[in-house]
Amino acid sequence: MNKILSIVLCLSLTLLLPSCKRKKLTEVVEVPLPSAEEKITIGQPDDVTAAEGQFSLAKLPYQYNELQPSIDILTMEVHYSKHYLTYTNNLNKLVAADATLTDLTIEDILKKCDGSNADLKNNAGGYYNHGFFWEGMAPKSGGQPKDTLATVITKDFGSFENFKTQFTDAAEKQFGSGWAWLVLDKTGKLQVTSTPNQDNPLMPKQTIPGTPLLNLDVWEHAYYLDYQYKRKRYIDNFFKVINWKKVSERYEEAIAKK
Ligand code: MN3
Repeated sequence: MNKILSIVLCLSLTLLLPSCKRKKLTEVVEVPLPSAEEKITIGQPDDVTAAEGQFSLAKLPYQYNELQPSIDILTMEVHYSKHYLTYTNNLNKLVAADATLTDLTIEDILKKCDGSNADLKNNAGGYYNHGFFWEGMAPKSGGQPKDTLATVITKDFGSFENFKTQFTDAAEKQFGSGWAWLVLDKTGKLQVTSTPNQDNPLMPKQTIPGTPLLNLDVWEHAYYLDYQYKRKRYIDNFFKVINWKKVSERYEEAIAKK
């Protein structure tokens, strides 16, 4: 009899246990807070340096938080101190291993990037495109260009709004990773174009070759943390931080070289 009782007791305990477990799931569970080491820390742009080599990082002309809310602080920090730094270090390694590239400017290297050396094309493009991108933006900027550049944009696109629509379309419709550009073409006309990956209008075999005046990074790493899939919103907000003074200077330089 005792044996039977103990079997019944065991069985009922076994049956009860899962329900006890279920009950526990609804209880408040204490989750340990992340330790100090795990917290995200944001460094300073000036603390980032490339490894010894022919090319150094373009200095970021503002702090990581200064383009907010168009570009959030974490995206800016990761983009500059990780992605851009990697392109720069990789480019330096490639240049150090190829005597034909020694002492060339980045523009001259880009002119040699016909696709025969994919590594060089990706990293030389990544280095140039990002440095150019940082300088094309500034805090408390945006609006519309002034003086000569404003006149030329109106002449070549019909209006500033038309230019904005074309540039936005190019950035939005670039499939996958790439860049949107405003360039001065060989005939002296302004044109909007886009390039895949780290290609740019100074490289051979481009759809619209020309001298870059403005670019926008549409790789997901440039906006995904803050905007997720909303690339269009990122593009709209980019227009609030375009450094038109810098773009005008680039235009004057490009015209002077013609
Ligand atoms: Mn990028």
